[in-house]
Amino acid sequence: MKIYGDRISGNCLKVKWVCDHLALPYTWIDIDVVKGETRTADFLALNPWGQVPTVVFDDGRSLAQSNAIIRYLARDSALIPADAFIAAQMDGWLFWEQYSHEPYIAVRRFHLTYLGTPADTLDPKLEKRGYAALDVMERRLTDAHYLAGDALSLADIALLAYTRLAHEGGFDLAGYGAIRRWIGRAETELGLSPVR
Ligand SMILES: N[C@@H](CCC(=O)N[C@@H](CS)C(=O)NCC(=O)O)C(=O)O
Repeated sequence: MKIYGDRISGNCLKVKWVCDHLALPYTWIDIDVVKGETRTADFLALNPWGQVPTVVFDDGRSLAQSNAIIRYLARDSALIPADAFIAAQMDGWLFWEQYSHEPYIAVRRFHLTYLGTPADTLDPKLEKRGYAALDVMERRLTDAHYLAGDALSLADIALLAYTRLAHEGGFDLAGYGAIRRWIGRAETELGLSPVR
């Protein structure tokens, strides 16, 4: 399997972490998002959406959308809860991540850290809704060690990707003790070095 990805992208790192955790072999192919390498004709032939991550399997089929990819790769593994209802709760977090977390926390980070956009020119809704997403996670993690069920699942991997980098988007996690403890727990289980 080939993973086309950019290591600055949490969406791409989700796929890498799942493969590493499950010992799935892959070849990583660097695609530089900032240089526009997702928009070349060759790349658009692989993924007409022009986005990483994109994976190409040995039989030539390709798959895009980070959460669809990790859901497929982790089928039959303990990263998807065996209980169908808890698995559906995990899916709920995956959809929520793409609609209510990543568009604010990851987008603000990309602007501040990679495009150099001045903070005062950014849409204030990025900060407001990013903190609202962190509040939701903090409430869940105050009472639970994991986002879905009582073990590490794809929900934790998907949400870890940009939450652990939230400071690069100008978000202060000082007041989010449950999230910080969860980040440490998930990083340890995935064998990741802390980012700060
Ligand atoms: N919903 C998609 C989002 C993918 C996405 O936004 N990828 C960004 C990098 S994080 C990208 O490829 N941007 C380059 C572009 O849009 O040209 C997913 O979860 O995979």
